[in-house]
Amino acid sequence: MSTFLNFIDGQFVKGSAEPFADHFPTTGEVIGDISAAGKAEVDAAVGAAKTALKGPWGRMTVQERSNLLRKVAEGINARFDEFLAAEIRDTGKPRSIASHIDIPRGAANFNVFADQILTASTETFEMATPDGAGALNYALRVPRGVIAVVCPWNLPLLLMTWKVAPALACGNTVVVKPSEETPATATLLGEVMNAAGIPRGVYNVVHGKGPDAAGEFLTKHPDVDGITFTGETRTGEAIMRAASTGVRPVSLELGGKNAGIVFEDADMEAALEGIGRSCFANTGQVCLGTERLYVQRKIFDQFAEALAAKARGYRLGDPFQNGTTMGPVISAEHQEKVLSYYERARNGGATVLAGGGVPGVEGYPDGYWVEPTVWTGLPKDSPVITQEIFGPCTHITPFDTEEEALELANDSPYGLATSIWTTNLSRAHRVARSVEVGITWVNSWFLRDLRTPFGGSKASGIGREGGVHSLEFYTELRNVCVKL
Ligand code: NAD
Ligand code: 6OD
Repeated sequence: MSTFLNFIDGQFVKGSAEPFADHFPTTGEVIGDISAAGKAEVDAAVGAAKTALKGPWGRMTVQERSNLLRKVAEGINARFDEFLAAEIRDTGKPRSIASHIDIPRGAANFNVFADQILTASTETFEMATPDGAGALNYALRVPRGVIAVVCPWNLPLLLMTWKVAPALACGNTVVVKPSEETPATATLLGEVMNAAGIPRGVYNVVHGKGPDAAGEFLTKHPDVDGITFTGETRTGEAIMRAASTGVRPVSLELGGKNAGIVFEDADMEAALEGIGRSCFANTGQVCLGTERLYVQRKIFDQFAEALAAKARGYRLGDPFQNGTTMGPVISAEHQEKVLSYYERARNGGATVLAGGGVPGVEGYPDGYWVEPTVWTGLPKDSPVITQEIFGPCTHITPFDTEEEALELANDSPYGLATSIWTTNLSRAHRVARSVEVGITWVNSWFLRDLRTPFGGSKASGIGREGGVHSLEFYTELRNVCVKL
C-alpha cells in the first residue's frame, strides 16, 4: 500500500483533508491512500510557488532552465520502470500503451520545451517620431507567475507534463492538482524534480478532488496567476468562472465527440488500423478518440464488419502481461456511465455489431470492464451520437457525398479532432479546411509533432498549446518603447 503525499516546497507533506483510496482498476482493490490537501496545504503550495519566483529560479538564465528541464527528462527515463508501474497501477492500462506513449511522452515533453524556450523570440518595431529621432519598441517575454495545472486521469503523466514542462520552461512555478483517480506519477515526479536540482517551490502537487476540495481551492486561489486545465467541458466552465475573479487567463483542453470520415477510396487496411486505434486505444479514454464514424455507403458494410472484428479481437486482462491489449475503464463510476450509454444504444434500437456489455475477464471478476463496442443504426440525435461517452465504443453512420459527410461531422457542439481517410488529396484538403475542429489528421490518427498547435474549437476548449503556442500562454508580453 502506498500513501500519496502532497509535494510542497520540495517536501512530501500530509494533507489535512479526509484521505481517500486509490484503486487498481483491473481488480478494484485499494492500492493506496491519497492524502488529500485541505485549504491550508493549497495555501502553502501556492505560497511556496509564489516565493520560488523570487528565489534562484527567478534569477536563472533561459539556458540554465533549459538544462534543468533536460535533467528532469533524464530523471524520468532513469526511473522509467517505476513510472511505468505507477501509471499502470493507477489506470489499468496495458504496458504496451504506457511504455510506448505515456512515459516516453512524459520525458519528451520536457525535452521539447527545453529546446523550444531557447529559440523563443519577440517582435521589435522601429517607429518614426515628430522630432525625427524615432523610437524602438521591443517586447519582453515574462513568466506569468504561479500556474495552476489541473489534470484528468486518462493519460496522467503525459497530460500533466504537457503543461508543467512549458510552464517551467517559461520561468513560471506550478501547483499541480492531479486527478483524484491517478495520484501516483505526479507524486513520483516530485522526487525527480528534487534529484534534478529544480529549486524547491517550483513544482508543487496538491492531491484531492475537485468541487469544494483541492481543485476548487487551487483554481480560486487569488495568488494563482493562470490556470491550465484538461478535462470535461462542464468542469472547464466551472474553472472559467473561478478564473474570472481576478481576470486570470485560462487554457482549456476539454471534451470531444470526434468524427472519423472514411471515403470509399481510402486505403482500407490503413483506415481500419487507424480508426480501430482511435476507437479503442486506452479503452476509448482518449479525448481525441472517434466515437462518431462516418463511412461512405459503398464500403459501409465491409468496413463496419471489419471494425467489429477488430473490436472482438482485443484481449482484456492483466495490464502487466504483454499479450493484453485492452484494460478496464478507470473507475466503477465511469464503468456505470459508459454502460448507461450501452443501454441507451440498445433501447434506441441500435444494431450491435460487437460488444455492448460487460465481458467476463478470467481472474479479474471485480475489474471495471466494458466490452469494445460497435453500433450502427441510431438516429443522428441519439445521445450516443451527440454526447461524449469516453469509452471503447463507436457508432457508424453511412454517407453518400462529401458534403453530407462534412455536415454530419460538423453537427456537434464539440470541435476537438477529426480523422479523414481518403487517397484523394484534393478532397482531403477541402474537408480538412471545412471541418470545425482544432486538430485534423489525414490518413493517420494521434500522430503528434509537439511543435504544432493543439486544442479544440467550440465546446472543446479555449487556446492552443504546443510549440510556440504554449509560450504564448505561459508568458506575458511586455512592450518597451524606447524614445531614441
Ligand atoms: P474532469 O473534468 O472530471 O476532472 C479533471 C480534473 O478537474 C480533476 O483533477 C478533477 O479533480 C478536477 N476538478 C473537477 N471539478 C473541479 C472544480 N470544480 N474545480 C477545480 N477542479 C475540478 O475530467 P476527467 O473525468 O478527469 O477526464 C476526462 C475528460 O477529460 C473527458 O471529457 C476528456 O475528453 C477530457 N480530456 C480532454 C483532453 C484535451 O486535450 N482536450 C485531454 C484529455 C482529457
Ligand atoms: O498529445 C498531446 O499532447 C495531448 N495533449 C493529447 C491529449 C490526449 C487526450 O486524451
